Amino acid sequence: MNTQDYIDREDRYGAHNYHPLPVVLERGEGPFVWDVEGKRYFDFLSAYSAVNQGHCHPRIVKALTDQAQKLTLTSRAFYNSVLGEYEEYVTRYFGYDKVLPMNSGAEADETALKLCRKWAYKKKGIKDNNARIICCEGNFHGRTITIVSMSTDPDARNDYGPFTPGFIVVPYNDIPALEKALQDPDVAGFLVEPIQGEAGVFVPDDGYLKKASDLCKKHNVLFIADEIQTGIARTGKILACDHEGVRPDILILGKALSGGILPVSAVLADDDIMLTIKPGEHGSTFGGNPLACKVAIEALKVVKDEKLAENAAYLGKIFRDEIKSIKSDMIELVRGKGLLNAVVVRPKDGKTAWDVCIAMKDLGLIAKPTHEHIIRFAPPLVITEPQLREAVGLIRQAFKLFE
Ligand code: IF1
Repeated sequence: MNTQDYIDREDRYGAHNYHPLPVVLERGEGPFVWDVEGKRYFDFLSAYSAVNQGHCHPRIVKALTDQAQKLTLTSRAFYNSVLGEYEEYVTRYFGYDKVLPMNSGAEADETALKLCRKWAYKKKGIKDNNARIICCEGNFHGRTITIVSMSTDPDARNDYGPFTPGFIVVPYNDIPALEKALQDPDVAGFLVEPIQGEAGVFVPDDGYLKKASDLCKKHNVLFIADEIQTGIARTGKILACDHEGVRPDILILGKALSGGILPVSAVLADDDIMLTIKPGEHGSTFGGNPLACKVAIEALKVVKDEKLAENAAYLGKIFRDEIKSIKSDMIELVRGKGLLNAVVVRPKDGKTAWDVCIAMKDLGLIAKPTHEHIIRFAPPLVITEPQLREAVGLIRQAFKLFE
């Protein structure tokens, strides 16, 4: 079978809920992936920041295979020997009293919304069913119906109504708008991405997160950070909130929490919030399974042992400087933090960001546009400086083709 055969088979038997770049990947190692024709690519998407530790990191794979031969799933109907070890490790790692383990990012966001509402009624004293949660225009927190009820992206929400009530949408990176919305006494939480990934790596003004967090404190509203994409060293710190010294009341993690080996997500909070959920009031079959716990512990250890946050900070600066030096009227601007970056592409002679991505693919680097005209560049954080510079060379060559 060749590339097209694989594509045709997926088209025949799979739902058409994606429009992938025409490349069929078969193997991954570190910052590289290989397609079914044996061609090597720099992976500059990292599965949307789930593969921060690099593809198939040997230490994380070993943690998976060792545990897979002992015990993979007990459900939470019983205790197991690994969950407590993980709970202690991850809560100490991020500095919270407790963790509620889930699987996908959306599940973690849903859990955070439920936790916030529970706290609203049990602790803040908001009248039953009156809790409001503020979210931002351009948000992306997952694909469930309640989460898309917050979305302002027609593609994410059209034809999925009726929607879950109780959300107030404010412009992102707009403190006065947030302050105005916080006047409502029924507001229980503010859910925000420290950098909006899907919106096109929209980095807010310096100080936005700190001001927002301080305003939430002033109004007894929970500051809820969705660090599923920005967390785990991606932006040059362990958490994107660390750039401003902000400690979220509820922290949401996913993706690279497992190094991209299997779905692991988590919600962290202190006791006064977390203990508002009592036994039997929330859960998940796979949440906190021994396999996921061992994988997540090793994935987090790798981040610190290999200084991935420091590497992301150092190489991210080089990446943005190099891209800014490319003379191309298709490059409108480059923005980002650490190794979460994006280039805003100006269409030229009918050529768009998609065409640039196809050209880069042919040169040996894969990335994908978000919102037609923005290309996200997010390689695994294990990429070395020589590799990054080689990759930038390919990006430079690709843009040159359109001159
Ligand atoms: C897709 C992008 C989209 C996320 C944040 C929660 C979730 C995500 C900040 C949900 C997931 C993924 C989902 C994937 C493409 C990608 C994505 F932002 F990364 F580019 F869609 F917007 N919070 N992001 O980024 O986590 O349930 O997927 O584990 O759905 O197409 P999930």
